[in-house]
Amino acid sequence: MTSQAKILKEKIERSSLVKVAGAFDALSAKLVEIAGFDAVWASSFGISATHALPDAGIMTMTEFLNVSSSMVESCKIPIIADCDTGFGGPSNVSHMIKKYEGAGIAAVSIEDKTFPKQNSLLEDSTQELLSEKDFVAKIIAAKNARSDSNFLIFARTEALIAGKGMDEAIKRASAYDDAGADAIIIHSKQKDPTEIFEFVNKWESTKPIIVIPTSYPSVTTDELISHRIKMVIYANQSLRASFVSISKTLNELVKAKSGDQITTELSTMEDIFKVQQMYKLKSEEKSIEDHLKKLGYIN
Ligand code: SPV
Ligand code: MG
Repeated sequence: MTSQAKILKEKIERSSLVKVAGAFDALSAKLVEIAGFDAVWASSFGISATHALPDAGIMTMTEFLNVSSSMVESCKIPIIADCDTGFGGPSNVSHMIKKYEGAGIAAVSIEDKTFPKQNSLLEDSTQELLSEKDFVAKIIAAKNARSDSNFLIFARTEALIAGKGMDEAIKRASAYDDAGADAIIIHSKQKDPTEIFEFVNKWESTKPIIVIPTSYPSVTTDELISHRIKMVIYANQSLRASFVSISKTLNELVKAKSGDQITTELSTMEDIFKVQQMYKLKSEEKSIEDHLKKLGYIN
């Protein structure tokens, strides 16, 4: 069977733009798949938020891995795990890669901030970069630890987020490319894609570039493709949509005299039965029953 890592690698090689959406649990990952995305981003922001915890390196590697593993088990598309700063130094990254690769995850992203990191888009946050050398050491550790060369290591530079400027972003991304990262994630908190486009215009390597256009959502897929950006990650729209929908529904429900008074849209129970495979379970039960009948245990 072709590994999800190989599938993702081939999608990156062959597609003009790989479209990825963020998820925070197995059900939201399944909805990403059903909507037709190429892969799932197991978002550290999303997973932390669904544990009602800050996106600040609070949860452990095992906790994040458990969520990503449940996505792998339920989805047929590749899972890209957002592994923040790699949960420690090079030895921690090495351990992490073995665990994530072993769980069937297709790719991991590690970013060049110091631990504990804070979400890149938080106003007045601490955004401190690790030295280039120390982050290169993590990439080397990651590459040495993987057993399948198809398993992808994405290096994310936060140079623009940390206000270190374009030259530093290019210098770091080039160093991560040389160290063997399979793709570079360039992140920005600007409200338009100008600095992202400046970055890609200066990028001379053929190594794929990945973007996360949360702060500049008006950028179009055509613009991304024309700037040779290979992957777009819509990291948190699913979480934010769920948040609004759950809040609105509960705010109405708490004041209502009956459940049918709420005006927000609800899925049917059947919609969820399908995604959680209740009907598959029923047909498996039926097949066991038929077999037991054949064997004469039941009439
Ligand atoms: C995430 O989804 O956890 C990310 C993207 O890392 S961002 O929230 O923009 O940092
Ligand atoms: Mg994250």
